[in-house]
Amino acid sequence: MAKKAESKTGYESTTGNGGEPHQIATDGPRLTTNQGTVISDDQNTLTIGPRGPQLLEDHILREKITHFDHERIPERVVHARGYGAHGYFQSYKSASKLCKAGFLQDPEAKTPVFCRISTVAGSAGSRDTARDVRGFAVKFYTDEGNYDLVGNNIPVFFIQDAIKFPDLIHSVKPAPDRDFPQAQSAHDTFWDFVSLNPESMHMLMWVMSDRAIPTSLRMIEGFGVHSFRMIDKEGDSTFVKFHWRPKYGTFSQIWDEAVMVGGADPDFHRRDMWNSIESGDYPEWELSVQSFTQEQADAFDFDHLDPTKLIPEELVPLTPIGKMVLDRNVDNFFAETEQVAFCPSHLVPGIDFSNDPLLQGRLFSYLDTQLSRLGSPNFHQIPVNKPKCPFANFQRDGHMQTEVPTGRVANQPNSLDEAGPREDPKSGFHSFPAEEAGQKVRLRPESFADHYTQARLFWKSMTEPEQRHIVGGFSFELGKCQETKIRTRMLGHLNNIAPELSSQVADCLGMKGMADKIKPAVPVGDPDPSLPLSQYAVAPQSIAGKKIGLLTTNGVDAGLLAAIQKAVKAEGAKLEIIAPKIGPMETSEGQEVTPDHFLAGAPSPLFDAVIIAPAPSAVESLLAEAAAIDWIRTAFAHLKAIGFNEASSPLFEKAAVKLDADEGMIDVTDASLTDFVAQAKQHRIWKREPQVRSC
Ligand code: HDE
Repeated sequence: MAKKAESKTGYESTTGNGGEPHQIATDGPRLTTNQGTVISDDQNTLTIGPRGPQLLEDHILREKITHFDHERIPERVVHARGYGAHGYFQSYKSASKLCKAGFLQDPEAKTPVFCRISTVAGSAGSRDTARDVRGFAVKFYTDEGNYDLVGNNIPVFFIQDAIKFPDLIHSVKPAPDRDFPQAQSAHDTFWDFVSLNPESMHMLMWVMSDRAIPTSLRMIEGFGVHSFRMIDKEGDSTFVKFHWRPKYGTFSQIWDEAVMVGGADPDFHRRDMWNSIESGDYPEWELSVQSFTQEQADAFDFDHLDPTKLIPEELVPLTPIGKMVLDRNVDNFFAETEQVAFCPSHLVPGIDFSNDPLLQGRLFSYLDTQLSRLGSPNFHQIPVNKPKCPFANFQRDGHMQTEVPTGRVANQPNSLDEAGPREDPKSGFHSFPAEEAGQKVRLRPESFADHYTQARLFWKSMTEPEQRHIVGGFSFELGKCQETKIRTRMLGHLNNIAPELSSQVADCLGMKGMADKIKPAVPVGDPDPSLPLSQYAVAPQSIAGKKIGLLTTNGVDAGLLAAIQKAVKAEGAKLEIIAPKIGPMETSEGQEVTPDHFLAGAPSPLFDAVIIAPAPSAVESLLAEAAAIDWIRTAFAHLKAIGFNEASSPLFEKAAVKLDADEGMIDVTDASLTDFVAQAKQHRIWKREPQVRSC
């Protein structure tokens, strides 16, 4: 070893014979093998002479490389890309009238939770902003056992029967011969499958809508999808549908924006979630239920057991029952988020299943998949999966058993272990004794046959911009299909949903009059719109939780910067400063400011609303930066509120964006931010859209 370099707490740095760095433990922890043997040199393998062959006896090298070789486990077959965090659930008051579950009784009690939000189709390394359903899975570590509510951000599903799930997923995943496209439904196999399955139409409307391209994971809704049962102390059952509503409201990207963000920051959603939690701005959702009796259900004009149907809130309103706050990031992504194992079959007394055939299939699938993914029936012993209440039984052994069960008895009944665990009919889980009778059949219920009425309900409930985006979504995806027959078939289905939807998509595709004739199995109804199905009809006028991007330069006006900082903070939003270089810069009054991003690394699609306010002296050099001009162009095309100062006008001229284009263009030179904030609170300047895109 050669000379010593600097000495730090815990270790000191040296260089070795070949100039390689060594950090040598002083009073800090020492590096060991997995068996605890202290390692003297972790930079060099054991060889015969410094340039000679390596020795098989190098147990240190072999242990390290062997462990590395086996670091990966199979990714989830669906929902492979996800992000999780810890938090708690707190009920507002006792829900005892509806449900006896312990965690829904005491408004003072906080039940720990782990929540994982995911995309469905892409692999673990795919981009966050793909157009896709988001999984919304919550594990409640209750005193009566773990309860998993494994839902999505869309209240309905593509198929009615679990036996179709492998076909659905095979159709959306990359084609088996070419292994593309990744994390996309915009290809022939998917649209071929769904266009042959009218039951998918309602879900397709949601997936082609803004719901499938959320702005932030903190701004999505969650739904249990299926009907469940809640059971009270008397043993009476009420059906419920679960809803999670985000504190900040439900907001989405524009498709073209989602595509750009996917390139600029493939980790956009996870970074946003991590940063919010680290900064103390905790993501929060309200949990509500729609509760209804069998008699009410019998009067619906759809079957609540059909997972392609939702219950309009006008029919059964939401009852809020509590809130979930995510307030702690994981310590280790693999150990927690990757190894968390959700199963809809993880239930606690007070909650039970309905006969929804999709739910019933899921009850088998999740437990089964954990065995192949986590490799052992002992996956419940992994810390993130382990109940926080006591649990005991006579299940034994298996791969990776980490507990050490004691005693000679592993069965019951027994008379040899009087202190061992026993059944408890009083507090134990009882399935609701629903009366069931009938023949064994493979038969889809006739009550599941209406595939278009609720798709039409969704369409009719959208605002005009939302309808435009649905047209854009279908046009983009079908435009990516090479087979004409798939497009004409889909146009036929869209015609059954709403003739104007079909003709607008046909227009975008250049296929007017080419829709197939598809006969619905039952007549299609014409329901009244349901307001809460729209995101923007009910969106809060707020920028809380959102990101405001300020593109500026060295010499930024100190007064303007201070006013922007103050206004953004007052609204509960976050300001991020973008400058041509990432190094520290100075305001007009000489205060040091460190930008959050450099221009080339932070295009405007990353922000919800933007301000362009360079120092006059820097404008000329910005004019020569395509990234600066694109910043303005894309912010305009993505319908953002745009604040600007006087000095920036040559940049707008070059971007061909008029400073008086609409009310979303706000001059903030005088450091008054009121109008800018008011426009940003609209989320988008919707009336601008017809000027900037036709489909
Ligand atoms: Fe899943 N689903 N699913 N799913 N699902 C999985 O389980 C499955 C369905 C959902 O963050 C898998 O652990 C079948 C509906 C979420 O870890 C697998 C059917 C809904 C997650 C599986 C469905 C969901 C999964 C893959 C049709 C919304 C991610 C890895 C019968 C209510 C959970 C895993 C996480 C994951 C099967 C349909 C939500 C294979 C067979 C409907 C949020 O078991």
